[in-house]
Amino acid sequence: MLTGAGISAESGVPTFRDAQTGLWAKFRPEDLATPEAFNRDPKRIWEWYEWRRELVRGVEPNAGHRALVELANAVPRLTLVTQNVDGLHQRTGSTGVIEYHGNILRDRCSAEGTIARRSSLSITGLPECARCGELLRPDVVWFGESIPRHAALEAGAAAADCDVFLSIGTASVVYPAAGLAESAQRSGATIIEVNTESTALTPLADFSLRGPSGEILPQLLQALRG
Ligand code: BJW
Repeated sequence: MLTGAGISAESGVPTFRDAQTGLWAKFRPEDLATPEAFNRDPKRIWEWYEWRRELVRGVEPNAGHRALVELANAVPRLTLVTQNVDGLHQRTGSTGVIEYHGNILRDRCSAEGTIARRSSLSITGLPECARCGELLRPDVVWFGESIPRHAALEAGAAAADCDVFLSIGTASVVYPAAGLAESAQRSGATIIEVNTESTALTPLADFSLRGPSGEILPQLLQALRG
């Protein structure tokens, strides 16, 4: 199963590409979500991420997140891969969540690449690594960067070995995440999409369930339980 920004939309977390409300309705992704943008203007990038961190800390999981916790208990094996960096699946109680694009609430040292503690003494006014003094950055995956190795391996293996692939609330345009459904389909899995709109995956999907995931997922769970 792969989730995207749409599953957190009903919690009040803006999606990326929705025309009016999406995070990139106002910004260009290459201006904010790239290592080049961070190197050019770390203060600006940090302001954007601090704003989003506050937003994420202030929201609550929704019925879609909760249905997936119950779904995991209702089926023999479920692997939850999320592109979301908001940690809402984990806060709801989902376990073993594979964070494909990292987590916005963690800091990583931009020099050492390790998850880091902030130094209390900052020369630049920006968060710095307590160990080496270099700038910290959010522990997320920007365009042009690799997916964390363990996440890529585990998600790739699960996708190639599943019977059913659920794609929930993602536009399915960002790779390699979007390739997971394609891999599952090549291996003979049934592809089910849950989304308010049609997406790049829709032509491949065996079933497209149209509507908000906070409504569709509880219904799906109920149907499964008979
Ligand atoms: C609802 C709903 C409701 C609303 N209910 N539904 C192959 C082909 C083409 C390009 C590439 C390729 N391979 C790689 C690339 C380049 C690039 C890429 O994919 N670009 C495309 C845009 C063309 N990929 C990369 O750069 C990746 N890295 C990489 O490939 O590295 C290779 C490498 C190799 C060797 C050395 C080094 C590198 C990295 C991609 C990282 C993406 N990062 C971001 C930002 C994370 C940090 C942050 O949050 O700030 O991840 S971008 C952004 O997009 C974020 C998301 O996780 C990701 C996906 O977005 P998502 O979830 O699909 O959201 P939306 O907004 O697009 O869609 C929301 C959906 O929900 C919509 O469909 C709505 O309809 C729906 N919805 N409400 C249900 N209530």
